[in-house]
Amino acid sequence: MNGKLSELLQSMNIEYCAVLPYADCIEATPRIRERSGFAPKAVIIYLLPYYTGKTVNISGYASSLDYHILLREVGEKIIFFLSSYYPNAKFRSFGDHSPIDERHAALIGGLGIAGDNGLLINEKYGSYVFIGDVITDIDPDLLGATAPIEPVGCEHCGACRSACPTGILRGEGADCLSAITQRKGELTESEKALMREFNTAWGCDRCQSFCPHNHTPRLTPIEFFYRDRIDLLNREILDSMDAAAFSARAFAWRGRAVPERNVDILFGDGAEHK
Ligand code: B12
Repeated sequence: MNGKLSELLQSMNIEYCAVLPYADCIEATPRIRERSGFAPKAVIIYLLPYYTGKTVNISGYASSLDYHILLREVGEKIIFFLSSYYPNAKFRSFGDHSPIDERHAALIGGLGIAGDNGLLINEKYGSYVFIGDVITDIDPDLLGATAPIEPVGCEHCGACRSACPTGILRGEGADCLSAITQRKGELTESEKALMREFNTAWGCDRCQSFCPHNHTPRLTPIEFFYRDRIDLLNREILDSMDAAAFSARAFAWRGRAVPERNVDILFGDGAEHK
């Protein structure tokens, strides 16, 4: 990768990043590329290691402020920096809703291996990493692009599959527990029972916490993930959040009704929410 770009990323504590020709990536959603209004030639793909300490009833990924805020900031900094060298270049920054398959790009960029739980596993931070990307029409060679590597899979030890609360990783359940907690509407009694059994008000970390690659995860050096953290989600915390505070959370994307429903499932409607 271009040394100056690498320096910029290091200054943001981003250690894992790759530049790839756009043509080597899997274009999952052409519509998003078309909307961006230019023909991308390169992809800058990077990892943000997130919070890996203990939480009570919320997934580590959602216990910090919404990671999309940081992905946006990082994307803007990359774009601002590269624009000073390439003033006519075009850019778009993504995290979650990119035109390319981000996990695949991270994989062929050599940033990790493919876990049987569907997640990218990085050598240092395990699977506790978010993936972000910037697409641009700058020639990939100018950015020091590397040739894609052959994707590598995990050892298929089976730990994530046996730990999966719903069995979807064993090809049994209909949905993963994380998806259940993020689904709108009424949940079935057995879904509610699973949430109580695994004590989750949002997300699920079981397949990750049983993965041997995550046994001794490094702590993220990124300060953002230690700010305004929530380890235990309950009504009191939700009620204390005004609209701005609520929308700065990763559990806001389904609206208030979903996390409220979830804490009521865990603590009982009207019960004391400890
Ligand atoms: C929607 C979504 C969800 C939905 C899942 C819906 C679904 N499709 O099952 C819900 C809300 C349930 C969810 C849960 C989680 N998610 Co999510 N999710 C996404 C999102 C926005 C889109 C995924 C999607 O639906 N893709 C389309 C469908 C068709 O993909 P798919 O079924 O997974 O199959 C694809 C892959 O297998 C893929 N593939 C190709 N190459 C590679 C390479 C590797 C390494 C792997 C593993 C797979 C893979 O091929 C398939 C076709 O594209 C992505 C962001 C993104 N752009 O990927 C984040 C993303 C996958 N999620 C992420 C995270 C952190 C999680 C959770 C761990 C959060 C939690 N603790 O609860 C769980 C993990 C559950 C699990 N074991 O998969 C991270 C994963 C980071 C990583 N290290 O891989 C992502 C990449 C977000 C990000 N920006 O970092 N998620």
